[in-house]
Amino acid sequence: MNKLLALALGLGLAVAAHGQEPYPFISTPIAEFNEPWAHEFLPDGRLLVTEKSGTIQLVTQDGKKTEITGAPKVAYAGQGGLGDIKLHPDFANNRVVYISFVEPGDNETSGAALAKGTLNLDKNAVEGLEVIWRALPKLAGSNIHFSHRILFDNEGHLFVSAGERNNNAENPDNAPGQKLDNNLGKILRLDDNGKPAAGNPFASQGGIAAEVWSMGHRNPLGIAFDPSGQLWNIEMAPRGGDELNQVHAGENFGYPYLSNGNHYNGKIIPDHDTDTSGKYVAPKAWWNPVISPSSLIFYTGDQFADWKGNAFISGLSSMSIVRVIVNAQTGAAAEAQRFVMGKRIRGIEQGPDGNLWVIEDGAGGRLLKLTPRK
Ligand SMILES: [Ca+2]
Ligand SMILES: [Ca+2]
Repeated sequence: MNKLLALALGLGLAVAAHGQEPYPFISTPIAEFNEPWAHEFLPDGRLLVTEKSGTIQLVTQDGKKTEITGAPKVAYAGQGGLGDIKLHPDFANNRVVYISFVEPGDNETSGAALAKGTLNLDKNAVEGLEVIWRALPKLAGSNIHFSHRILFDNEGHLFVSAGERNNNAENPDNAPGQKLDNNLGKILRLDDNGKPAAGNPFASQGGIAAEVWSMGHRNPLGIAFDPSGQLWNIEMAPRGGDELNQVHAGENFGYPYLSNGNHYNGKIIPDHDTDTSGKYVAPKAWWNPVISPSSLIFYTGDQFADWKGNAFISGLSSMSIVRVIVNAQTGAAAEAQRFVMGKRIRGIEQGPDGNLWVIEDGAGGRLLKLTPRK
Protein backbone atom coordinates (compact mmCIF):
# COMPACT_ATOMS: atom_id res chain seq x y z
CA MET A 1 0.00 0.00 0.00
CA ASN A 2 1.45 3.36 -0.86
CA LYS A 3 1.82 6.05 1.75
CA LEU A 4 -0.94 8.28 0.41
CA LEU A 5 -3.49 5.49 0.36
CA ALA A 6 -2.48 4.41 3.86
CA LEU A 7 -2.82 7.99 5.00
CA ALA A 8 -6.27 8.38 3.44
CA LEU A 9 -7.49 5.14 5.04
CA GLY A 10 -6.01 6.09 8.40
CA LEU A 11 -7.70 9.48 8.37
CA GLY A 12 -10.99 8.05 7.19
CA LEU A 13 -11.01 5.57 10.05
CA ALA A 14 -10.09 8.20 12.61
CA VAL A 15 -12.80 10.60 11.49
CA ALA A 16 -15.50 7.97 11.04
CA ALA A 17 -14.79 6.42 14.43
CA HIS A 18 -15.40 9.64 16.26
CA GLY A 19 -18.05 11.18 14.05
CA GLN A 20 -16.66 14.67 14.35
CA GLU A 21 -14.87 17.24 12.24
CA PRO A 22 -11.57 16.10 10.76
CA TYR A 23 -8.89 16.24 13.39
CA PRO A 24 -6.59 19.28 13.32
CA PHE A 25 -3.66 17.08 12.33
CA ILE A 26 -2.63 14.90 9.43
CA SER A 27 -1.14 11.54 10.41
CA THR A 28 1.73 10.32 8.23
CA PRO A 29 3.10 6.78 8.74
CA ILE A 30 6.90 6.88 8.81
CA ALA A 31 8.05 3.32 9.60
CA GLU A 32 6.90 0.01 11.07
CA PHE A 33 8.36 -1.80 14.05
CA ASN A 34 8.00 -5.03 15.96
CA GLU A 35 6.29 -4.14 19.25
CA PRO A 36 7.74 -0.64 19.61
CA TRP A 37 7.80 0.54 23.22
CA ALA A 38 9.49 3.94 23.31
CA HIS A 39 10.91 6.59 20.99
CA GLU A 40 13.40 9.36 21.65
CA PHE A 41 14.77 12.07 19.38
CA LEU A 42 18.47 12.61 18.82
CA PRO A 43 19.68 16.21 18.40
CA ASP A 44 20.01 15.60 14.64
CA GLY A 45 16.30 14.77 14.34
CA ARG A 46 16.66 11.00 13.95
CA LEU A 47 14.92 8.79 16.49
CA LEU A 48 15.84 5.85 18.65
CA VAL A 49 12.99 3.34 18.88
CA THR A 50 13.01 0.42 21.31
CA GLU A 51 11.27 -2.82 20.42
CA LYS A 52 10.00 -4.88 23.35
CA SER A 53 11.68 -8.12 22.30
CA GLY A 54 15.08 -6.48 22.74
CA THR A 55 16.21 -4.43 19.74
CA ILE A 56 16.96 -0.74 19.36
CA GLN A 57 16.36 0.86 15.97
CA LEU A 58 17.70 4.14 14.68
CA VAL A 59 15.21 5.69 12.25
CA THR A 60 15.39 8.75 10.06
CA GLN A 61 12.40 11.06 9.71
CA ASP A 62 11.77 9.56 6.27
CA GLY A 63 11.66 6.05 7.71
CA LYS A 64 15.07 4.49 7.04
CA LYS A 65 15.85 2.05 9.86
CA THR A 66 19.21 0.82 11.16
CA GLU A 67 19.57 -1.57 14.09
CA ILE A 68 21.68 -0.33 16.97
CA THR A 69 23.73 -3.12 18.52
CA GLY A 70 24.58 -3.47 22.20
CA ALA A 71 21.06 -3.53 23.65
CA PRO A 72 20.75 -5.29 27.00
CA LYS A 73 19.60 -8.91 27.22
CA VAL A 74 15.98 -8.70 28.29
CA ALA A 75 13.45 -10.98 29.95
CA TYR A 76 10.82 -10.85 27.20
CA ALA A 77 7.53 -12.04 28.68
CA GLY A 78 4.14 -10.54 29.41
CA GLN A 79 4.53 -6.78 29.64
CA GLY A 80 8.28 -7.16 30.04
CA GLY A 81 11.17 -6.67 27.67
CA LEU A 82 13.05 -3.69 26.40
CA GLY A 83 11.48 -0.48 27.70
CA ASP A 84 12.28 3.20 27.67
CA ILE A 85 15.25 5.06 26.20
CA LYS A 86 16.36 8.59 27.07
CA LEU A 87 19.34 10.80 26.33
CA HIS A 88 21.48 12.26 29.09
CA PRO A 89 20.80 16.03 29.32
CA ASP A 90 24.39 16.59 28.13
CA PHE A 91 24.13 13.98 25.36
CA ALA A 92 25.45 16.41 22.74
CA ASN A 93 28.81 16.25 24.53
CA ASN A 94 28.87 12.88 26.31
CA ARG A 95 26.67 10.66 24.03
CA VAL A 96 25.27 8.91 27.12
CA VAL A 97 21.94 7.08 26.82
CA TYR A 98 19.75 5.41 29.45
CA ILE A 99 17.79 2.27 28.68
CA SER A 100 15.22 0.56 30.89
CA PHE A 101 14.39 -3.11 30.49
CA VAL A 102 13.22 -6.17 32.34
CA GLU A 103 16.22 -8.09 33.61
CA PRO A 104 16.10 -11.81 34.34
CA GLY A 105 16.97 -12.84 37.89
CA ASP A 106 17.51 -16.10 39.77
CA ASN A 107 14.75 -18.71 40.13
CA GLU A 108 12.60 -17.37 37.30
CA THR A 109 12.36 -13.93 38.83
CA SER A 110 12.62 -10.72 36.87
CA GLY A 111 12.55 -7.01 37.49
CA ALA A 112 13.00 -3.66 35.83
CA ALA A 113 16.52 -2.35 35.53
CA LEU A 114 18.13 0.79 34.20
CA ALA A 115 21.35 0.73 32.19
CA LYS A 116 23.61 3.51 31.05
CA GLY A 117 25.87 3.39 28.00
CA THR A 118 27.43 5.48 25.26
CA LEU A 119 25.84 5.72 21.83
CA ASN A 120 28.45 5.43 19.10
CA LEU A 121 26.71 6.67 15.95
CA ASP A 122 29.72 5.82 13.76
CA LYS A 123 29.29 2.15 14.68
CA ASN A 124 25.52 2.19 15.31
CA ALA A 125 26.22 0.69 18.72
CA VAL A 126 25.59 1.27 22.40
CA GLU A 127 28.92 0.71 24.11
CA GLY A 128 29.96 0.18 27.73
CA LEU A 129 26.45 -0.63 28.87
CA GLU A 130 26.26 -0.88 32.65
CA VAL A 131 23.25 -1.50 34.91
CA ILE A 132 23.05 1.42 37.35
CA TRP A 133 19.70 0.78 39.08
CA ARG A 134 17.31 -2.09 39.72
CA ALA A 135 13.68 -2.41 40.78
CA LEU A 136 13.86 -4.59 43.89
CA PRO A 137 12.93 -7.15 44.88
CA LYS A 138 12.86 -9.11 41.65
CA LEU A 139 9.69 -11.20 41.62
CA ALA A 140 8.51 -14.41 39.99
CA GLY A 141 5.08 -15.16 38.61
CA SER A 142 4.13 -11.63 37.60
CA ASN A 143 5.27 -10.32 34.24
CA ILE A 144 3.23 -7.16 34.49
CA HIS A 145 3.43 -3.60 35.87
CA PHE A 146 7.11 -2.90 35.31
CA SER A 147 6.37 0.72 34.25
CA HIS A 148 10.10 1.70 33.95
CA ARG A 149 9.72 5.14 32.36
CA ILE A 150 12.76 7.44 32.50
CA LEU A 151 12.76 11.24 32.80
CA PHE A 152 15.40 13.90 33.48
CA ASP A 153 14.59 17.19 35.15
CA ASN A 154 16.38 20.46 34.35
CA GLU A 155 18.87 19.91 37.17
CA GLY A 156 20.07 16.52 35.93
CA HIS A 157 18.04 14.38 38.33
CA LEU A 158 16.97 11.06 36.87
CA PHE A 159 13.39 10.01 37.63
CA VAL A 160 12.33 6.40 37.09
CA SER A 161 8.88 4.91 37.57
CA ALA A 162 8.57 1.41 39.01
CA GLY A 163 5.27 -0.48 38.97
CA GLU A 164 4.05 -2.67 41.82
CA ARG A 165 4.12 -5.94 39.82
CA ASN A 166 0.55 -6.70 40.89
CA ASN A 167 2.01 -7.85 44.21
CA ASN A 168 -0.23 -8.07 47.30
CA ALA A 169 -2.84 -5.93 45.58
CA GLU A 170 -5.53 -7.37 47.87
CA ASN A 171 -3.35 -7.11 50.96
CA PRO A 172 -2.56 -3.40 51.15
CA ASP A 173 -0.50 -3.58 54.35
CA ASN A 174 1.99 -5.79 52.50
CA ALA A 175 1.72 -4.13 49.10
CA PRO A 176 5.15 -2.92 47.94
CA GLY A 177 3.95 0.56 47.04
CA GLN A 178 3.00 1.17 50.68
CA LYS A 179 6.33 0.07 52.16
CA LEU A 180 9.75 1.70 52.05
CA ASP A 181 11.80 -1.52 52.20
CA ASN A 182 11.61 -1.80 48.39
CA ASN A 183 11.30 0.50 45.39
CA LEU A 184 8.23 -0.98 43.64
CA GLY A 185 5.02 1.02 43.25
CA LYS A 186 7.14 4.17 43.42
CA ILE A 187 8.64 7.01 41.49
CA LEU A 188 12.36 7.21 42.24
CA ARG A 189 14.63 10.22 42.01
CA LEU A 190 18.27 9.38 41.30
CA ASP A 191 21.48 11.02 40.21
CA ASP A 192 22.75 10.30 36.70
CA ASN A 193 24.70 7.30 38.02
CA GLY A 194 21.57 5.68 39.45
CA LYS A 195 22.29 6.52 43.09
CA PRO A 196 19.72 8.24 45.35
CA ALA A 197 19.64 11.95 44.54
CA ALA A 198 20.42 14.39 47.34
CA GLY A 199 17.41 15.83 49.13
CA ASN A 200 14.96 12.98 48.66
CA PRO A 201 12.05 12.91 51.15
CA PHE A 202 12.90 9.60 52.88
CA ALA A 203 16.69 10.01 52.78
CA SER A 204 16.96 9.86 56.57
CA GLN A 205 15.69 6.25 56.50
CA GLY A 206 18.67 5.26 54.32
CA GLY A 207 18.91 2.21 52.11
CA ILE A 208 16.48 1.83 49.26
CA ALA A 209 14.06 4.34 50.87
CA ALA A 210 16.55 7.07 49.99
CA GLU A 211 15.66 6.56 46.30
CA VAL A 212 11.95 7.23 46.79
CA TRP A 213 10.29 10.43 45.56
CA SER A 214 6.65 9.26 45.77
CA MET A 215 4.80 6.04 46.61
CA GLY A 216 1.46 4.23 46.43
CA HIS A 217 1.54 4.01 42.63
CA ARG A 218 0.20 1.08 40.61
CA ASN A 219 1.55 1.04 37.04
CA PRO A 220 2.92 4.52 36.33
CA LEU A 221 3.61 4.29 32.62
CA GLY A 222 4.03 8.01 32.07
CA ILE A 223 6.03 10.67 33.91
CA ALA A 224 6.48 14.22 32.66
CA PHE A 225 7.12 17.78 33.81
CA ASP A 226 4.66 20.51 32.96
CA PRO A 227 6.13 23.78 31.62
CA SER A 228 6.39 25.16 35.17
CA GLY A 229 8.59 22.23 36.17
CA GLN A 230 5.91 20.39 38.16
CA LEU A 231 6.05 16.57 37.95
CA TRP A 232 2.97 14.59 36.86
CA ASN A 233 2.37 10.90 36.36
CA ILE A 234 -0.21 8.84 34.55
CA GLU A 235 -0.97 5.36 35.78
CA MET A 236 -3.09 2.39 34.87
CA ALA A 237 -5.65 1.61 37.52
CA PRO A 238 -7.34 -1.77 37.93
CA ARG A 239 -10.91 -1.94 36.55
CA GLY A 240 -11.88 1.72 36.17
CA GLY A 241 -10.02 4.68 37.57
CA ASP A 242 -6.89 5.40 35.49
CA GLU A 243 -5.17 8.33 37.19
CA LEU A 244 -3.39 11.56 36.29
CA ASN A 245 -1.51 12.68 39.40
CA GLN A 246 0.37 15.83 40.29
CA VAL A 247 3.40 14.53 42.17
CA HIS A 248 5.28 16.21 45.01
CA ALA A 249 8.09 14.85 47.15
CA GLY A 250 7.02 12.28 49.72
CA GLU A 251 3.43 11.94 48.59
CA ASN A 252 1.49 8.66 48.75
CA PHE A 253 -1.02 8.06 45.95
CA GLY A 254 -2.93 5.43 47.85
CA TYR A 255 -2.77 2.22 45.87
CA PRO A 256 -3.92 -0.38 46.81
CA TYR A 257 -5.68 1.10 49.86
CA LEU A 258 -7.53 3.46 47.54
CA SER A 259 -8.45 3.57 43.87
CA ASN A 260 -11.30 5.00 41.88
CA GLY A 261 -11.25 1.61 40.16
CA ASN A 262 -11.84 -1.80 41.72
CA HIS A 263 -10.16 -5.20 41.48
CA TYR A 264 -10.78 -7.24 38.33
CA ASN A 265 -12.37 -9.99 40.46
CA GLY A 266 -15.02 -7.49 41.55
CA LYS A 267 -13.64 -6.76 45.01
CA ILE A 268 -14.15 -3.14 45.92
CA ILE A 269 -11.24 -0.78 46.51
CA PRO A 270 -12.47 2.31 48.36
CA ASP A 271 -12.49 5.40 46.14
CA HIS A 272 -10.16 8.29 46.87
CA ASP A 273 -13.02 10.51 48.04
CA THR A 274 -13.81 8.11 50.93
CA ASP A 275 -10.43 8.81 52.50
CA THR A 276 -10.51 10.90 55.67
CA SER A 277 -6.95 10.13 56.80
CA GLY A 278 -5.30 12.92 54.82
CA LYS A 279 -2.42 10.52 54.11
CA TYR A 280 -3.19 9.91 50.45
CA VAL A 281 -3.26 12.19 47.44
CA ALA A 282 -6.22 11.92 45.07
CA PRO A 283 -5.78 12.07 41.30
CA LYS A 284 -6.29 15.39 39.52
CA ALA A 285 -8.15 13.59 36.73
CA TRP A 286 -9.31 10.02 36.39
CA TRP A 287 -11.06 7.87 33.82
CA ASN A 288 -13.81 5.27 33.94
CA PRO A 289 -14.14 3.72 31.41
CA VAL A 290 -10.38 3.51 31.39
CA ILE A 291 -8.12 4.87 28.67
CA SER A 292 -5.19 2.51 29.51
CA PRO A 293 -2.58 5.25 29.55
CA SER A 294 0.82 4.26 28.15
CA SER A 295 2.77 7.53 28.17
CA LEU A 296 2.54 11.23 29.03
CA ILE A 297 4.02 14.45 27.64
CA PHE A 298 3.37 18.15 28.00
CA TYR A 299 3.33 19.95 24.68
CA THR A 300 5.58 23.02 24.40
CA GLY A 301 5.94 23.41 20.63
CA ASP A 302 4.74 25.99 18.13
CA GLN A 303 3.15 23.75 15.47
CA PHE A 304 -0.03 23.33 17.52
CA ALA A 305 -0.06 26.77 19.15
CA ASP A 306 -3.46 26.28 20.81
CA TRP A 307 -2.17 23.23 22.65
CA LYS A 308 0.85 24.80 24.34
CA GLY A 309 1.06 23.57 27.92
CA ASN A 310 -1.51 20.81 27.44
CA ALA A 311 -0.85 17.24 28.52
CA PHE A 312 -1.09 14.46 25.94
CA ILE A 313 -1.69 10.89 27.01
CA SER A 314 -1.35 7.93 24.68
CA GLY A 315 -3.93 5.20 25.24
CA LEU A 316 -3.85 1.44 24.63
CA SER A 317 -7.39 0.05 25.06
CA SER A 318 -8.86 3.45 24.21
CA MET A 319 -6.81 3.43 20.97
CA SER A 320 -6.55 7.14 21.37
CA ILE A 321 -4.58 10.23 22.17
CA VAL A 322 -6.15 12.21 25.01
CA ARG A 323 -5.55 15.96 25.29
CA VAL A 324 -5.80 17.28 28.84
CA ILE A 325 -5.79 20.90 29.96
CA VAL A 326 -3.96 21.35 33.24
CA ASN A 327 -3.60 24.33 35.50
CA ALA A 328 -0.15 24.18 37.01
CA GLN A 329 -1.10 26.52 39.86
CA THR A 330 -4.33 24.89 41.05
CA GLY A 331 -3.53 21.43 39.73
CA ALA A 332 -6.95 21.25 38.08
CA ALA A 333 -6.89 18.89 35.10
CA ALA A 334 -9.61 17.84 32.69
CA GLU A 335 -9.83 15.98 29.40
CA ALA A 336 -10.41 18.49 26.62
CA GLN A 337 -10.38 16.30 23.52
CA ARG A 338 -9.85 12.71 22.48
CA PHE A 339 -8.43 11.62 19.14
CA VAL A 340 -9.41 8.09 18.22
CA MET A 341 -6.52 6.60 16.25
CA GLY A 342 -7.93 3.15 15.53
CA LYS A 343 -4.88 1.36 16.98
CA ARG A 344 -3.49 0.85 20.47
CA ILE A 345 -1.10 3.76 21.04
CA ARG A 346 2.08 2.96 22.95
CA GLY A 347 3.79 6.32 23.12
CA ILE A 348 3.75 9.99 22.23
CA GLU A 349 6.65 12.44 21.96
CA GLN A 350 7.10 15.98 20.77
CA GLY A 351 9.63 16.21 17.95
CA PRO A 352 12.27 18.94 17.67
CA ASP A 353 10.09 20.24 14.80
CA GLY A 354 7.16 20.76 17.22
CA ASN A 355 5.13 18.01 15.55
CA LEU A 356 3.70 15.13 17.58
CA TRP A 357 5.26 11.72 16.96
CA VAL A 358 3.33 8.66 18.02
CA ILE A 359 4.09 4.95 18.14
CA GLU A 360 1.46 2.26 17.90
CA ASP A 361 1.58 -0.89 20.02
CA GLY A 362 2.21 -4.47 18.96
CA ALA A 363 3.49 -6.29 15.88
CA GLY A 364 3.73 -3.90 12.95
CA GLY A 365 3.27 -0.90 15.22
CA ARG A 366 3.89 2.23 13.20
CA LEU A 367 5.69 5.46 13.92
CA LEU A 368 3.27 8.25 12.96
CA LYS A 369 4.07 11.91 12.47
CA LEU A 370 1.18 14.25 13.31
CA THR A 371 1.43 17.61 11.57
CA PRO A 372 -1.09 20.46 11.62
CA ARG A 373 -3.85 20.31 9.03
CA LYS A 374 -3.51 23.67 7.28
CA1 LIG B 1 -4.27 6.76 43.50
CA1 LIG C 1 -12.93 2.01 43.95
